[in-house]
Amino acid sequence: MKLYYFADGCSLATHIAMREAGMEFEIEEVDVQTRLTESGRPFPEINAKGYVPALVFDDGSMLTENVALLDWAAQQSDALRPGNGMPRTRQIEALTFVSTEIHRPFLFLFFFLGEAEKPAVGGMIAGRFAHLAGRLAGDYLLGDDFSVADAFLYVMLRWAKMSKMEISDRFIPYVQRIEARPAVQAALRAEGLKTLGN
Ligand SMILES: N[C@@H](CCC(=O)N[C@@H](CS)C(=O)NCC(=O)O)C(=O)O
Repeated sequence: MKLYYFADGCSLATHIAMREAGMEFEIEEVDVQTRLTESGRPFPEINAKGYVPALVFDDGSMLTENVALLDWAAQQSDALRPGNGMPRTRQIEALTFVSTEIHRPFLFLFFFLGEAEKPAVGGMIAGRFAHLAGRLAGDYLLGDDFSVADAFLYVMLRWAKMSKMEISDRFIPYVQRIEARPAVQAALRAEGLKTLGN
């Protein structure tokens, strides 16, 4: 199977989750500007939605949407799989929050809003991070164990740093913990990225 990604894009969350799950897979970068894959194919021919992450399975079928991909990746590994029932629902709750309340507004902040609108939306995203910082109870977002929700939140914390957003110091040890994970380091290396180094 092959994962299509933009370096440091939201697809990094799926990339990390798949490495955490110990899967064997290929990756191919999509050029943000030209929308061509590394092998020169127009990406919309592969994913008509035009965006990453897109995972093409060996039988040619494709799975898209980070929340779905992260839930799928979590099902593939004993280490990542939440318990049935409420634990899985709590994970979907966290993934949906990161996706709709942080990831999506960030895209508007970066690409669609005028200067006058940016402070309000930036403040709203910072408020979402503050909410999560206040709820960090264990080492990770959902408790003592790493989950795919941490993969997504970590990528959003990278975006926060990139956009010089003020966020809680409570995320400093959290990011250090995530960046100490071999699967995270391997995903960063494969995408040519550095750790945040907090
Ligand atoms: N609904 C999708 C959105 C994914 C998305 O926004 N991907 C961005 C990169 S972070 C992208 O590929 N944008 C290119 C575009 O929309 O044309 C998901 O949650 O997976």
